[in-house]
Amino acid sequence: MVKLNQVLVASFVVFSCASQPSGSPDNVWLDPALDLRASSQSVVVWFENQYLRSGDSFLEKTRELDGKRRSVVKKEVLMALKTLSDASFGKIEDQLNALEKQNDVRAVKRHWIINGFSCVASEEGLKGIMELEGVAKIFLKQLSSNVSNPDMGPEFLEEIPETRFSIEQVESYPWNIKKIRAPEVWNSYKIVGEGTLNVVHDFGFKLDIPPLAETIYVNEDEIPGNNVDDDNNGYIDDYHGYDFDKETASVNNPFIRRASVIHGNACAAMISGTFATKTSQAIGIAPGSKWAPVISSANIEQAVEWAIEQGADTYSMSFSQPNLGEFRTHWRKVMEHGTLCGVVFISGAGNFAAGPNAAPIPVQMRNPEDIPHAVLGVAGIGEDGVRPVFSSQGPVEWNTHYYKDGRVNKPDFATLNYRISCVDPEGNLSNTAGGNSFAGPHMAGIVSLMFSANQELLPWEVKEILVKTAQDIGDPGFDFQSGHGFVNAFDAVSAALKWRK
Ligand SMILES: [Ca+2]
Ligand SMILES: [Ca+2]
Ligand SMILES: [Ca+2]
Repeated sequence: MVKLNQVLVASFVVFSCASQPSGSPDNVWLDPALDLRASSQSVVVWFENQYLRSGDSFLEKTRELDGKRRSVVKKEVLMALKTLSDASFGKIEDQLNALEKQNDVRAVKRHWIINGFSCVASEEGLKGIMELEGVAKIFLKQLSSNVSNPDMGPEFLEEIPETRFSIEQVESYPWNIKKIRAPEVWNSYKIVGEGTLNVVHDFGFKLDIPPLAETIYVNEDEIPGNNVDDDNNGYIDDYHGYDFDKETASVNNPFIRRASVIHGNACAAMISGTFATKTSQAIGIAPGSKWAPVISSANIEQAVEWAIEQGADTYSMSFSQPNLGEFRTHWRKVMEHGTLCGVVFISGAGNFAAGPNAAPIPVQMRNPEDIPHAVLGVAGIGEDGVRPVFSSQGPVEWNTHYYKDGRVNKPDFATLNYRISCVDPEGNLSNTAGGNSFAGPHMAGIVSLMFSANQELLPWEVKEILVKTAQDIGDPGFDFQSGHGFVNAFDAVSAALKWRK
């Protein structure tokens, strides 16, 4: 058994905590992890004007938007975010260009998912940024790990094979698909996830395996392989997905490859996989949905913006980042704004309750699964209904300069995480693996079916339905091992169908 979620953690750099820098202008908040004398460091800059104006305004905003259609809310929020970005950036563009010309600032990436930008700044550059009109906060940003890209298959598929999946042809499925009650949804409602897009944020994919090639997303406005950004969205050849770290459409990356399981493929197949290669064995929860691969260690803003613009319904993150310090604030804001754009963000609870990487509560659950409201943190159980000892437990603690919730109840839910059958690089269902890396994709598959049943549900309505339909397990009521309980696709989709919209 491999615990893949643990492996993923190794790819992240842990922040060193420097002391609070002195001499900063009073009106700009500086991340204590910044080194004011560093010759070069990656930073994220926030302007004062953010769509959500204070640390606790997310829930307020969801109440304000309650009852509206998701498509309408997405359009409104997206426009508001971009308008804010245009206004703030317009005021500083010339000065920022000047800093770039002096080489004090480089690699500027403008964002709208939060109102701000990322860049690499020198000591002088940092001072210059602090002088810019409207700048309110500067965070230290993680640098991505640099992994080479051996040939793991084609960058894009010349032809998308027709799906072999049909409900009538299903001969069998692994125990987890049955226990999560996906086949009952297919058979009772004829819903298999059609019309939904699930973005899988991971580290390694191989695109040309049958159960995933059949359901891979295609960006129709982009011509693949011509080295031109045909749809003018800033990304060349982003036909299926994108690697935002290396700025390439190739998402082939074997970095997380253990026991013949490619982590990204395994996760994607649990959501959108059709039949295992040359079989009628159903392997995905929402085999009629689409999936798109993204890779990003240091550019979550771009990855989420891309997902929203491509029409993502779910965004699955099977990784855990420890010790982010104040940078947790930034991640949370990205997820909150992204949720208001209609996306359900999901992350496995992590595997840090036992073993050599065990961590104490309240840091067993890490970023992003520790984000309240805007990320569903998902733990799990095995076939026998028992929670494996590695599964991270809540609660978590939020006491950053911006978010002061104190103790936050986590995880949110439980799905399945132990001895899960995974696809191998040929698309056969072979190895079993454990870890909350797989609890998240089970949830993403369920949410995909829910949106397929009722596409105008708001993300927080999806969560409300999941809370209502989850089966209480473990200690009575909410508990820190399984959250609101074990969710299943059939009850969740049945409730989604009844939800008036
Ligand atoms: Ca493009
Ligand atoms: Ca192109
Ligand atoms: Ca319980």
